[in-house]
Amino acid sequence: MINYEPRVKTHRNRPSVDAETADYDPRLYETAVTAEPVQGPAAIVEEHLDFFRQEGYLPVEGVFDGDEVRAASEGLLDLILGRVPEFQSIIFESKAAHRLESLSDEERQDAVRRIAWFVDYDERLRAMAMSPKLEAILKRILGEEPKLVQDMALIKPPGIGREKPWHQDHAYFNYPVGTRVTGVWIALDPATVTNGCMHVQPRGHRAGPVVHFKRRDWQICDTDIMGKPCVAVPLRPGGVLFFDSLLPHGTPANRSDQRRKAVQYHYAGVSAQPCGEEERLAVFGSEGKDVEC
Ligand SMILES: O=C(O)CCC(=O)C(=O)O
Repeated sequence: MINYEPRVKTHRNRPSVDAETADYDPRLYETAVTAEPVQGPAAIVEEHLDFFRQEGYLPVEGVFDGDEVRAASEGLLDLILGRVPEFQSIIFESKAAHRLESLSDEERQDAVRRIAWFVDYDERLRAMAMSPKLEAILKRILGEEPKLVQDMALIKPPGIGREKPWHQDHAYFNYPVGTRVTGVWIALDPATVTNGCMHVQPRGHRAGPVVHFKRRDWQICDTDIMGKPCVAVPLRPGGVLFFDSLLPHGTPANRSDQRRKAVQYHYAGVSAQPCGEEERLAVFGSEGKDVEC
């Protein structure tokens, strides 16, 4: 079973709008290399786990079926449309800020940037996070029973979905750097190079932690990323990207007219012990106080 302790909620308690962000150099995401996913969880063999250890990531298609993807998407929609009034952890895109009061339901789902800490509020999203299919893969990656340490979703709406600049997820987590933490990014729509699929720096996790700075976000400096190897990871709905929390990754803006919903969960081994924020800031940089992934 995946372990999970309902969190003490220290996160935002009302919807907000994210700050404006600057544009970026598209060369940060230029690549001719596209990942080759494993075709289904049953096809994962030891060689794929070696690939994960060496390269820092492993895309797997078909982990969730159409019904599971639909259920999770409906869960997100219910939260976004305010059908669970106690749930407030929603951040809207700045480009939609001026019209928030007048949005139809259809428009509202295309105005959200990020929602987080939702598994306590929606059983379909909790079921996805606790999926035995994920558990089986995570146990092989982590070497022990997993525990859920974070849940969030970047929605990246058509036309206005902003970039998520290159970063290491571990820079956001108060766990000592030696702790294994695995990211699980699940496509709920087709994720493509044009609507902002994941981009990863293969083997980048092996160089260890990188100091982050507050620029367009809490991120790795563009100059540390430009010219480094980059792999695009398109996925079909229900496909999953497993990645090491030290792997530099990012997603370009969604300038297409296609939705790109995804949810992202993070897991550590049950034995992992958190550390204080000061330890994280000492490693990843002092500008990272109170940042959220
Ligand atoms: O979903 C995305 O666009 C990127 C998610 C991500 O990299 C993160 O929040 O750590």
